[in-house]
Amino acid sequence: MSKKASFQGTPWHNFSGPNLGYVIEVYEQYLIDPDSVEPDLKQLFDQWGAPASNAEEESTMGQADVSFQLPANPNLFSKIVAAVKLADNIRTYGHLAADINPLDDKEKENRRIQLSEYNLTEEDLKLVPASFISPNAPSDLKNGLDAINHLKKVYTKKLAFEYHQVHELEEKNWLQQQIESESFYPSLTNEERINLLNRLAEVEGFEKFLHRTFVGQKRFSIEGVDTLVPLMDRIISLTVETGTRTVNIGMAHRGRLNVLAHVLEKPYKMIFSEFQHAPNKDMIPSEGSIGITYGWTGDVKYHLGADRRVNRGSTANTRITLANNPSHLEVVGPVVDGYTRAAQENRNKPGYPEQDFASCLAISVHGDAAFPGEGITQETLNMGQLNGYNTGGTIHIIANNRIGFTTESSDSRSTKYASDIAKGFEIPIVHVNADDPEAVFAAAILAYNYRQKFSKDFVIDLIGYRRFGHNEMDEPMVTNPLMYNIVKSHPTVKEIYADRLISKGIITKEDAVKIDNTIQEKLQKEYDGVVANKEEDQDIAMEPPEYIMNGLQQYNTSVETEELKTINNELLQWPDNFNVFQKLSRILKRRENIFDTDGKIEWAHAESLAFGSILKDGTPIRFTGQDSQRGTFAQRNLVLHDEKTGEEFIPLHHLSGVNSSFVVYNSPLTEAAVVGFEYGYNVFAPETLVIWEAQFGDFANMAQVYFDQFISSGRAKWGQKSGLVMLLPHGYEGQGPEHSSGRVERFLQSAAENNWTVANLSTSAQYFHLLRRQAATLGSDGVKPLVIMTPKSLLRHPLASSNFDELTEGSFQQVIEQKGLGQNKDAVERIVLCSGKIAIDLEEHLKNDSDMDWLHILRVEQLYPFPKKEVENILTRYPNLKELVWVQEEPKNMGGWMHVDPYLREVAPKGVDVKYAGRRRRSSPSEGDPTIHKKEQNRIIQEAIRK
Ligand SMILES: Cc1ncc(C[n+]2csc(CCOP(=O)(O)OP(=O)(O)O)c2C)c(N)n1
Repeated sequence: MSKKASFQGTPWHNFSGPNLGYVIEVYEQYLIDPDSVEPDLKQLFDQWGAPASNAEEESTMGQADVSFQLPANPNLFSKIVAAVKLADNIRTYGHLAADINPLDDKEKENRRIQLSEYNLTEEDLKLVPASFISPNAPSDLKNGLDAINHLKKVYTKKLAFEYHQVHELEEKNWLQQQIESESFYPSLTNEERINLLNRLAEVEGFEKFLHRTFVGQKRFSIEGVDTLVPLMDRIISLTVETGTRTVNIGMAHRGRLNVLAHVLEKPYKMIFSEFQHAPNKDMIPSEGSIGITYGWTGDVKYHLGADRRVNRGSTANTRITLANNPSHLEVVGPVVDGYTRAAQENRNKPGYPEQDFASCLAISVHGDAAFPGEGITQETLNMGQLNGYNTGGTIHIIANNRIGFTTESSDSRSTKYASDIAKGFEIPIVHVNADDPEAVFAAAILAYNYRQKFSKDFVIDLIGYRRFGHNEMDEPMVTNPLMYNIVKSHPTVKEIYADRLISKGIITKEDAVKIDNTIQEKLQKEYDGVVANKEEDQDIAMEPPEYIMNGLQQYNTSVETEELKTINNELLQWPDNFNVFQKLSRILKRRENIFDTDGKIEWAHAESLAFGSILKDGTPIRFTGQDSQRGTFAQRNLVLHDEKTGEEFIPLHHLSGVNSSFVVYNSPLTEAAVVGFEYGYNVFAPETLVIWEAQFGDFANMAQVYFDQFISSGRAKWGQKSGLVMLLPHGYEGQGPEHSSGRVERFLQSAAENNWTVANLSTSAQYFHLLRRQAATLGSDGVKPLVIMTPKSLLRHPLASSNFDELTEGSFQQVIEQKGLGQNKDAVERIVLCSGKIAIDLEEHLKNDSDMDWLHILRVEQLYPFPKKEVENILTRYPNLKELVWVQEEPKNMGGWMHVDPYLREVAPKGVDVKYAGRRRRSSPSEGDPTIHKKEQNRIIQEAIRK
């Protein structure tokens, strides 16, 4: 029954790998009892005989032996099936048996790759063609045994691979081909090896020097994962050689000083002076090639970043940035991706920015406990392939010292590897033994090649250990004695590599000692140049610069009538054959004659006009948020969809006279990583108006760490400027505790030193002018983030909609006086102050009252910086004033009250009481029942505007 195993023109053409193995198994069964197999297969076997391998097509290498004939001996089929299974399992599980852990190999699991498990002998394998096992194997492999041994070798050494999670066949085949052909292993010259040893000696020597010189001071030593530095060196030089001009790095504390000193070339002197708390700002290299910005309150040395233009060898003229970051592990990841996206985009043209993946690379260094533990990594990885966030692949390095503080892996993650979370995103992973610097180089090359070819993320799990405690004051023997008994007697990687070079005759023992001595002498010389600090020299006041404390200058944000009309008209144009959904088209076209008919400009309309005019002024815009293209409340519709073809049309891309890009992206359902990303984008593209919108304001607290650690405090800590805009829908409309409050109190609580603007607006014109003011401040020293509590029900409310001339005249008003009130100066006894939607509620209730002379209402549109002078000026007009009443919808412990109370007491004239009208102190922001909400809202209004 056995026939020649040629696949040409046969159905076997469609079978490969495990499928082919399965068919062969069934064929064996068929040989024993033809009727016992599935009828379909039986028919095929009857017609075509034994299944054959299309090995040539299966492989991308084309080395398969297609002339091979399946043996007549049916037992051999089972051997072939077993051999194929074994080969597949070596690829899939070889990493379990690999030599990737420098401290011990007890964890190795060999079972799945042993011949005996498959009932195979070496003799059996010799009968199988090598190409059946590994089509990518070197051509000198004679048979299946050679091929299996080859696979074992490549999959189980100091590099191990996990790539079966990659679904794209082309990528998977490419990875398999690279791995099995070992084409990415560098062949180093002796000189390169000596350079590598020197580098390791610098890395170790620096830590040793710090250890000796600054006894007991925290430095979060790199030792144990020393090869992180040459790994980064290699990735950077590879990418720079192919044209990349910007490299952005995010990393936590571990090894950071070493990376600063060696990868960023931060002068040793500067680092030493930080240990001595000595002033070091004048130590910036004279060529000015290192950019370290300082805030006025500062930060600890292992959170500071640097921005360096390097000029050595192949990395000439490259900008390398290590992002400033807080202690909060992993949160810098999306910030660095935001930097990178910003660096890759050209925003000087209308439409979408042009993006060049090759121009900038992001490297994210992670901790082995933090990578799987902190959810922000998952959020960030999920953005990797999204249109609005893709950066052409971040190279992730897990600086894996197999411990987190005192917690060993078994207590900190549920998976085998620290990298496992990346598998869910189909990211290939290489585990590499950090004690083998040449294997580490190979990992760098594979990662670089993969990113270069597929523009996707890659993970290098650099497995080492931690030589000391979590920091240099911790004694690890107390909590982790078994691990540290091994560490104590384990040689350093520099020692291991030096021995290797000595044994190969590349250097002598004396050479190795000389390398160390030279490095120590250099460090000592640098240290001797650092002058110890005198306590009295320290500026303890830590004042922000004057240009920050002076606040924003006045900006004229009005737009000429004709220009605004043109923008309006152009925003309502789309191609004749473009079919906008009828109902939407009607709604939009209502905007057409609004200027001539004295119509009102609703919120989203004012926003579009602001965007159009900002673009015309030459400022690019990037806007993201959940469902922001349409707008959560169906108000925005900046992206039009053809109802027949699904095509998109963005009128803001087609404005005349615009040379700035515009994007609005629907973000993934993520707050933290998106806010981090937009913050990063904005820091790296300071000329761009970057806006993030929350679906509802309170969801912003999912990103709280970015507000606290970066946006509100980054300038004071690191001198890092930001003009990020955050739109947070807010307002009490009876929708329950979770959709009412944008938690404005959170932003007000951390408001100080002019760190950001917090606004709660009541009209669309105010929104228009505030956006324009923000755009005008970009790039200036006074620039700062802007938090706006944006409306929901007010989006289409006539009282919140503005007239045309309110856009073409005037500017943003920090305080607005209620129209129609406050005219009779002597009669006013109460001034109500409020902010946002409640101002409109109050106005609505004023309608039916004729005698309101005793009352005036001020809308505090800008809550921070509090417009004290403006309010004070208004108050002086009313000689018979008895009380100031702050009215708010939020409970007393939330909203603006706690923030404005002290200001109101300061501005209240003598004898004038300061009172509160609003919900009482509550733990939950609002009532859940809409009826109770109405009653409560009404009570507050009545209390405010009735005598
Ligand atoms: C969000 C957050 N939680 C807790 C900490 C405190 N902390 C600092 S380092 C550390 C252990 C980190 O372990 P790992 O990620 O493995 O990095 P390693 O220090 O071992 O390099 C912990 C828990 C922190 N910095 N950030």
